[in-house]
Amino acid sequence: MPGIVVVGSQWGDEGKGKATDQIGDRIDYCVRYSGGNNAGHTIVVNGEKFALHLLPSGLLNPGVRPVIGNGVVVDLDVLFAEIDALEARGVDCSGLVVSANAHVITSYHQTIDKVTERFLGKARIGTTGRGIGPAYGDKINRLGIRIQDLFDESILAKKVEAALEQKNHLLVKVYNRRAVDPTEVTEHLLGHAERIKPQVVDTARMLNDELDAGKVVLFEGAQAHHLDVDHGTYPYVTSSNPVAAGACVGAGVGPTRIDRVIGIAKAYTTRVGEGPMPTELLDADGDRLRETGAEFGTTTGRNRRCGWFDALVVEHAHKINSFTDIFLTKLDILTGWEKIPVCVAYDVDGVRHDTMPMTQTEFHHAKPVYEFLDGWQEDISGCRKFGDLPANTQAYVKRLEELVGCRISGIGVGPGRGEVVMIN
Ligand code: 2SA
Ligand code: GDP
Ligand code: MG
Repeated sequence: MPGIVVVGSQWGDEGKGKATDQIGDRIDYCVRYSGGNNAGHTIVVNGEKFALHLLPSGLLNPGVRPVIGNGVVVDLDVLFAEIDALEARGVDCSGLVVSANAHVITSYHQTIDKVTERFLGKARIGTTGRGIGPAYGDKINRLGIRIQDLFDESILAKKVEAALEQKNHLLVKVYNRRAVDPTEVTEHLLGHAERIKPQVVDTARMLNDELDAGKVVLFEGAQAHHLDVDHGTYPYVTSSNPVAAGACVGAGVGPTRIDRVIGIAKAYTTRVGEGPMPTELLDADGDRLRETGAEFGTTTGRNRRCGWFDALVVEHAHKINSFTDIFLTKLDILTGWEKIPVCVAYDVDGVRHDTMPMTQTEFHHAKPVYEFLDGWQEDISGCRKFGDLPANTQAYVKRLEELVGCRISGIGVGPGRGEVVMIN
């Protein structure tokens, strides 16, 4: 089982970090292939909590080599701060390797991210403000700065100047901000060159060689299917391809390398930022889910919007990502409800849809059609086998499996490492 992808099936924060860490003892490499420090992956080991933003979650397992692939956008200030904080807590990050082709996020990307959101007003995306969109924009516009550019001072200076030419015009004339000084940016980036250089390699070649040698590589998704720039709820998406296929592009491996695609699905639904979410609860039930599930952004601390499990959302992600199996997280958070609604269809202006509608307009009009499953009152956090779960909990899992059409191979019953029910 050499190539494994872990991918979010909803709108992020499904517990990808915990799921990745859970199988960390069976992998050799853990690779981030998309996104940047907009991600927040929380892992709890022996009661100690770690929140990773750029570093791959497998890192907390000794023996796992962390890799930042070419598809990631890297804020070097954040990367070094994250490494320093982890090393101060005794986590060895010395094995980290970073792709020479990964793009860097600079201060002007963050500035543009924030001013654009402000300018959009009500039409804002609700980004994390970390400069992700503008950095990917530059990459696609061929105005990006790559990690390898830090090792050639004259090239770097030219690229920063080119990248800032139009931006400064926009910043000054449209956004009424001061122009960014290209020399300042270049010097700041050059200041990071010496520290990052020993860790920069051709990660794509390295991973292919290691796969050839029989090593196990886990590609860790950030964000999720419905935040994918091609497949998500555009324009309310992130600017990369978190889908499983993104692992091939963002790490530089062919599709035949991928043997297993684990879809991570929360037992209910959350979303942070703007955009449609048919099962969102704007009442006390939503507040209850947020409080019990501690649904606050790992990176920004924002309230996450909460709602019931939407089977159409996860079924659609399954269809496009071809999950081999699903890891269902946070089932323990649903303990204590009399009835648990599950969205099994949408009503779109009087028309029933059993799968996600084709257009965004229809999706914005989608009203959930619920099936009400029996809840359970028992504490399930100590359960480790499927048979240990109360009958109603088992029935809930089985119904989700049926609705999504994919096998559930594991269930999260608590945030800690080992708080899982594995199903054979
Ligand atoms: P961006 O910053 O350009 O990627 O924002 C675009 C949209 O993508 C959403 N997004 C996320 N959604 C869920 N979780 C994310 N990570 C953090 C977490 C979020 C946080 O783990 O909690 O702390 O707020 C994440 N990153 C990006 C974002 O909300 C926009 O809707
Ligand atoms: P990610 O971005 O997909 O890695 O998810 P986040 O870390 O942003 O959010 C998931 C949150 O749920 C984190 O605080 C995890 O510690 C927590 N978590 C993950 N799995 C479980 C679970 O099965 N039960 C409970 N109670 N918490 C979980
Ligand atoms: Mg998260």
